[in-house]
Amino acid sequence: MPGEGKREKAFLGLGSNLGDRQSYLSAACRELAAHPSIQIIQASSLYETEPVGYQEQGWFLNQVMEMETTLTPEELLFFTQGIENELGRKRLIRWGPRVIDLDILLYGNSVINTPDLIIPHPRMYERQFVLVPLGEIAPDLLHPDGSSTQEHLDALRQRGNSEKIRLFREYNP
Ligand code: GSY
Repeated sequence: MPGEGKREKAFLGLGSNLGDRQSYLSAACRELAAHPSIQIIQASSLYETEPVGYQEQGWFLNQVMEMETTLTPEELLFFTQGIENELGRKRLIRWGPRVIDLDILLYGNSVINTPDLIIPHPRMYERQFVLVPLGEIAPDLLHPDGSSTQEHLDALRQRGNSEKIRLFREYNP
């Protein structure tokens, strides 16, 4: 039965750059919170961020959430993909615009590398739109490699990352 696993802390990255971006993030958050095997612990502020990858698209709103869940990583992936589909996500252009994107960033201290799921998220250490909101809610969190979020963010900035990011709205539940 889904949701009968061990209780784990997980972090999800949320992004939207089509339509009413803030409403899509709120709708995804409501759907996550409504699952009986998920408890939302914290949510970051919303950040407006320059698109990374495919440039010919609007800026994103990004946010990170911390949750506790008894879903396995695969069950969590299945559930988040269901939310993306329900909210109308179409996979037309790789790295292209989307109404909602839900990425599992971290799941406990697990390192997973299967054809369907890679955790920690394979590009999260290259992206300010992930590390800045994650650093807001969990700066001291230790990642599977033993470094903290703040250390990862400092290292990214030292490598000269110049992605534009600005605070859009402070989190206000
Ligand atoms: O990886 C998530 C989707 N995505 C984003 C995003 O969420 N934010 C920004 N700033 N750029 C992005 N490019 C892609 S693809």
